[in-house]
Amino acid sequence: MAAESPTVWLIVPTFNEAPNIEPVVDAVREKLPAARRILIVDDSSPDGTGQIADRLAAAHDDVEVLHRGRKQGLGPAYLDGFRRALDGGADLVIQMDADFSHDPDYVPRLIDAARSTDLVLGSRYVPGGGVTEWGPLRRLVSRGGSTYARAWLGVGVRDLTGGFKCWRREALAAIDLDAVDSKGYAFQVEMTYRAIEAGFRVAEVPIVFRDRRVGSSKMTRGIVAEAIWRVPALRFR
Ligand SMILES: Nc1nc2c(ncn2[C@@H]2O[C@H](COP(=O)(O)OP(=O)(O)OP(=O)(O)O)[C@@H](O)[C@H]2O)c(=O)[nH]1
Ligand SMILES: [Mg+2]
Repeated sequence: MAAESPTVWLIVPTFNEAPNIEPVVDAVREKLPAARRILIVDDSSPDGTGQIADRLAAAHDDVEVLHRGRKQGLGPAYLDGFRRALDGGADLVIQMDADFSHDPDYVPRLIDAARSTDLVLGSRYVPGGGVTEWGPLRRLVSRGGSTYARAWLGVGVRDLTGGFKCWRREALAAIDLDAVDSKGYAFQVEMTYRAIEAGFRVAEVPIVFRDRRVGSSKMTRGIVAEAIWRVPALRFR
């Protein structure tokens, strides 16, 4: 990685984020260094997110869009985004949701932490981190999910299910992306676990996670169920 100014690619997967995508891109552009690229990966959102993204790409030469044919889950969208970022010469690759749950203000901290580690996790479950607005059920599912995964996988990471991360190129490039087939939260767990297994250093920096500003959740029972069975499967792979 270039010592002074790494090229940072920020990947934002979208499905029906029409009210969010423009404000999110505007907010995060200001937080990124000059050597940056913002990649929106849209799965043919019926609400027109992809067209808004195209308009942003036409207006800003540091924004590009990857259109995918249909909704296939967060995991496959990120994998395509990762391939594109690695091909494009990224030194650092950041993953961020489009709904303001991941506050763009944390981006410089993630980039800074990546100077001394291979994978930085924005973490809700280290001192200084947390969640706001969530009801007791959602808190239980999230925290319980991280504890469950940590116990099965025998790793020390506190927030395994979060999706606000910064990868050094070397760590991402070492993972066989074609072998990853988790779709939802399990995808976040799987990627972090593969990085640990491959011997890369992982650090957690505290984030406060907010409820999405507008729009609707794509979380389904199926996504939770996938995480429940896939996590043990990762261990015994
Ligand atoms: N390209 C693509 N993006 C997706 C897909 N599913 C979710 N996303 C995006 O991934 C990010 C996280 O999804 P969310 O729906 O916010 O999931 P969540 O944070 O668990 O749930 P809420 O914030 O409560 O809605 C958002 O930017 C979504 O638009 C998908 O199948 N394809
Ligand atoms: Mg969200």
